[in-house]
Amino acid sequence: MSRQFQFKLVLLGESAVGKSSLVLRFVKDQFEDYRESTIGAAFLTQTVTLEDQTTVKFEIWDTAGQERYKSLAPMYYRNANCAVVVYDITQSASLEKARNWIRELQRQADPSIVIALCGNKSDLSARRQVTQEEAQKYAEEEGLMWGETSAKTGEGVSEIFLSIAKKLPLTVPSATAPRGGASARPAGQKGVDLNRSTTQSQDGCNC
Ligand SMILES: Nc1nc2c(ncn2[C@@H]2O[C@H](COP(=O)(O)OP(=O)(O)OP(=O)(O)O)[C@@H](O)[C@H]2O)c(=O)[nH]1
Ligand SMILES: [Mg+2]
Repeated sequence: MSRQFQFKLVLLGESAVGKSSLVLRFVKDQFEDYRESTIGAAFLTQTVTLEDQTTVKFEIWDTAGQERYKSLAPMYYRNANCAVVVYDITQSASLEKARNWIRELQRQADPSIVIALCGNKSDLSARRQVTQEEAQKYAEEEGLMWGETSAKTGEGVSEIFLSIAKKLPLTVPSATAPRGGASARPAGQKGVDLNRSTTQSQDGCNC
């Protein structure tokens, strides 16, 4: 019998690291060379199927990385089951920003949150400023998942979301799953209704 789960995922990271591009690749398998910076946040969904026919629906909040939106972030990570914190491998300052987000999540998000650190723009490795070793070592020390991606070529993108799906606790039976909070919820139940001060509607994208 197939089982369905629904999880809330938040993307965090400095502006222009490629958060929206990663989501666009994951949800629509598309890429745009010139993307508008996100205003507020965007909401999209995508479902992945695991080998045992379990399906995991991600409710994705793609936050805006510009400093002026920073205060909105807690609204999106507060009830998140998982977070993808993105940096740009060609900008070492973006890894510093990612570390700050991780510290904030460790202090303020649900303690059970699954965090993945994601080094994007792996297609630009000729301009690399962040080594794989440095990022991986930091991720190991903090107990985070880690991977490199290219939203441009698609490399590593579905893998990172699939690894998260596999790491999430798929143990709550659908019929008795609690509502809200950071627990797994069965598909079909409505989640916490976040303030809709976003530019996007459900299943939309900011393209
Ligand atoms: N070469 C390359 N460019 C990328 C990649 N991912 C994103 N970009 C480019 O980087 C720029 C910024 O991408 P966005 O996805 O808008 O970045 P963002 O993190 O959502 O930025 P904010 O919405 O401002 O927080 C765009 O011009 C993208 O085309 C990638 O993997 N490789
Ligand atoms: Mg964006």
